[in-house]
Amino acid sequence: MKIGITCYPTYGGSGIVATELGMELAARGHEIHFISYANPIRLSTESPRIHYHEVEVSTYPLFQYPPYCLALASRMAEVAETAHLDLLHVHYAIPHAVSALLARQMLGDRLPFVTTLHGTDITLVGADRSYLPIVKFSIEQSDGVTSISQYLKDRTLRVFETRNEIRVIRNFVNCDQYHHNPDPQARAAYAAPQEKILVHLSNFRPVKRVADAVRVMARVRREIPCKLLMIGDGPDRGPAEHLARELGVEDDVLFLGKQSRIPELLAIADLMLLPSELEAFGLAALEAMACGVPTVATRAGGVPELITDGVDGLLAEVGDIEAMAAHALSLLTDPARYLQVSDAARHTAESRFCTTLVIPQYEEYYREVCSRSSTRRRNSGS
Ligand code: GMT
Repeated sequence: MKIGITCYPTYGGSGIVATELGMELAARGHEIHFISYANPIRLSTESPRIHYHEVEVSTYPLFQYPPYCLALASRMAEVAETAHLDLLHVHYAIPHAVSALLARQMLGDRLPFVTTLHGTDITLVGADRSYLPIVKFSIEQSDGVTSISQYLKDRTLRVFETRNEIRVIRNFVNCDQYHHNPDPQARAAYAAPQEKILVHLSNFRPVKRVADAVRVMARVRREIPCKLLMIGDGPDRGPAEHLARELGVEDDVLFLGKQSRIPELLAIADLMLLPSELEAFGLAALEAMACGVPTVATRAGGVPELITDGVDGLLAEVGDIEAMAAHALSLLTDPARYLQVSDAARHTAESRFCTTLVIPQYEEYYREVCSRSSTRRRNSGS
């Protein structure tokens, strides 16, 4: 198939899922056209089946807010025509689903589009009164809608009071790329042999509660020597750095910023911390689990669909620093239990969320959507 993909190209789960999906589809023989304002960060354009089309947003003194949504719609329609796209797949409803809707109309309904809901497009932004009506409309007008967890599907149906059919296709991980590989040399760059390595990976937005990761580490460090690798960047990085100084752990909390070698960094960690307020799925935890790194996370949103408490990770209530620290210590001080949970985490990633299992679900869904859309067009005589 020839598939157009639009996503946010910067750091963040939705863009990563979209990019990895495009690369996996290309590896399976599909022709993929990314349409966005910048090259997606994890995109490797080595495959001749991957194309990238930049969206240029012209500014004009009259435009206080340059209309990206319109420039994107024009580019989508243009690429769909020249590349003969079968389908457009947009990730994150705002504003991508609206642009896709316009592009479809521009092409006389010849371009079906699928919208994938990722989380904050529904839980935060989509439920904002100023966006809700247009997000609801664009979701209802989509030819197909997928959500990355059952939790997000239920929440979408509730928030938007819609009867949309939503297919749950969960986040996935490439289990060949993400695997247990604790390179001692790479490890030595961050920690002494006797120190445990905790890791947190996110966009450092308030919903991630990064300060809780620092607090949990400080609590754990009272009992055992450890380092915390903070991977990513965002508005809460400064406050987290300040907190690390306040708690006297600034030498052991290493803020690495945005990194491209995520599999290598996760592979040297002993434990992932995901203390989010809300998480529609928790891709960072899945990536860690594939590396055999257990996660201590909050029982929030779709996380329990990924982590089975006490089996392949441990869960606590949002904000419960003591419980998260106790969970972390219970694993890090008990090698036998650690090994059991680490093995189970890898097993969960491999047996339920591996690309080889999830990508075919998208392919199947694309076929269904395209066939439904062409039947509809035939019946309406267009
Ligand atoms: O939270 C992020 O990292 C960004 C956000 C996004 O939309 O880019 O992530 C959401 O999508 C990820 C991929 O589908 C999910 O794994 C995350 O759980 C989800 N984040 C939230 O719901 C807060």
